[in-house]
Amino acid sequence: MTPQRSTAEWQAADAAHFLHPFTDFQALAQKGSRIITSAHNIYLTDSDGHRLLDAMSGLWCVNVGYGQQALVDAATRQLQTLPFYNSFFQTAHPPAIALAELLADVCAQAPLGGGQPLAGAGSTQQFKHVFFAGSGSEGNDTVVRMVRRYWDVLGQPQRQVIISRHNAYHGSTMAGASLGGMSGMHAQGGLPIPGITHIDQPYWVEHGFPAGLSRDDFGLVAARWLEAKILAVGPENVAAFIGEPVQGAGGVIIPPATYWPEIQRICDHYGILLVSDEVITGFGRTGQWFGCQTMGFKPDLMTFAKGVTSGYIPLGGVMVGDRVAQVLIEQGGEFEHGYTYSGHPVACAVAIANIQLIREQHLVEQVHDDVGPYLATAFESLREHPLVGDAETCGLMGALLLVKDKAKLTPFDPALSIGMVCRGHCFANGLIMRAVGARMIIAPPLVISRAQIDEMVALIRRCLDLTLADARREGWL
Ligand code: PXG
Repeated sequence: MTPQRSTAEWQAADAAHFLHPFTDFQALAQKGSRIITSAHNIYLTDSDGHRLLDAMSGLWCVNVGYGQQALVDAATRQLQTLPFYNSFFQTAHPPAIALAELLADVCAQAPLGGGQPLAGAGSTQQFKHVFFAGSGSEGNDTVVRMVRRYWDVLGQPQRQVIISRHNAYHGSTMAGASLGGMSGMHAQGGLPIPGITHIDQPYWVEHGFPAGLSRDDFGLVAARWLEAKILAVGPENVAAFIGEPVQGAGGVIIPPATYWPEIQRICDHYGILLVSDEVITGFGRTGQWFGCQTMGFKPDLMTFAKGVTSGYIPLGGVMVGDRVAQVLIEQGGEFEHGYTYSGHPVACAVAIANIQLIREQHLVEQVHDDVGPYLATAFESLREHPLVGDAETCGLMGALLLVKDKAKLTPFDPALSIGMVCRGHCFANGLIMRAVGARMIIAPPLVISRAQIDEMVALIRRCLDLTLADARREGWL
């Protein structure tokens, strides 16, 4: 049982012992953490009793919202029946088998609401197999091992290079952080590991609104950076390309509609494996089961985590399409890779309950047909705000770009940290919204209602007004 303590007591113990991820330890110790003590639906409660609307779904993961008893019951039953067993030495257990089967069924049923059927490399391949891991990072480590092994088995061991993108996020293990394109991460710990290279992200704003290019034209230009990189590396050396259908941690970068189909064409042309990192975009976030359906491409492998259990318990993995699965199964021999918690029974039981809940409550369809479009309209209305230079959504992911001059989209001086100023107002006003540079981003639980979107947008508007008042007072405009 966790003891009852005051906020100050929690903060002191936190500062004394707990090294937080992606944190300046000393700075946090001086400031003190915000202590979250409970949650229900889309709301958190902190140790001072304040209520916060969680527009980030924890960390992009609590898709079904907090307090879903079906997930609690599934975990409890499984803890009582079989809390752990491994799947290494020719053993298996019902929850992992049943989840593998269910995930294959989800992929088979995936074309929803006009989405693209899931299949790879222009073929009719399906996703019938899964490799389980404990997290998204471990899933992406598995991807690196698996795509290189695939080419080894096919007698092309020189195909080692994996191409990714600057400002991508693929996790924080050595392979995950190497695949990712976060310069701050690469600056620590001798990254990236060999054989990983990056192209620019398809972020229109970063490329200075190229004169004469529509967004769709820009999408094609950005996709062809992949072709240029493949030719520079030598197509015979390239194993795979990996990307998030919509970049999450990078600031909700929604590529133009032309981007992913062109990436697909290029990968098909050179026979390169295409990997969709669905850790954020999977399980309904974009209004389809997987982001690749929304973006119109057909990967060979899909990394998943987060939404598969709605974050109630850690689970990740890789959905393996027939192209790769057949080679590894029929010709690969032993695949020398796995984790103690690959297919953890409690995590798998929770995932099954979570997916059943998403299906029963039609959450994916709801995002696609109702709350997604409703959020899009609400974000469109925020464009009128003097600070907002751009407002975009994809399903239940959204971003507002804060600018100094709306007409010219002049950025604020990064040293002013305008996003952090706005985020501070959000916290103080009961709203969890992330700042990535000058992009204010949200990804609320899929169970959010229209009325709750109204509540969230009213809070966002208030925080934008407060940020504007600060900017005017400080003479930043
Ligand atoms: N791929 C993607 C696309 C992710 O967003 C991972 C892999 C790694 O998953 P794990 O479970 O190993 O963390 C992620 C994780 C942020 C933030 O600041 C985003 C993530 C993690 C931590 C912070 O937005 N995404």
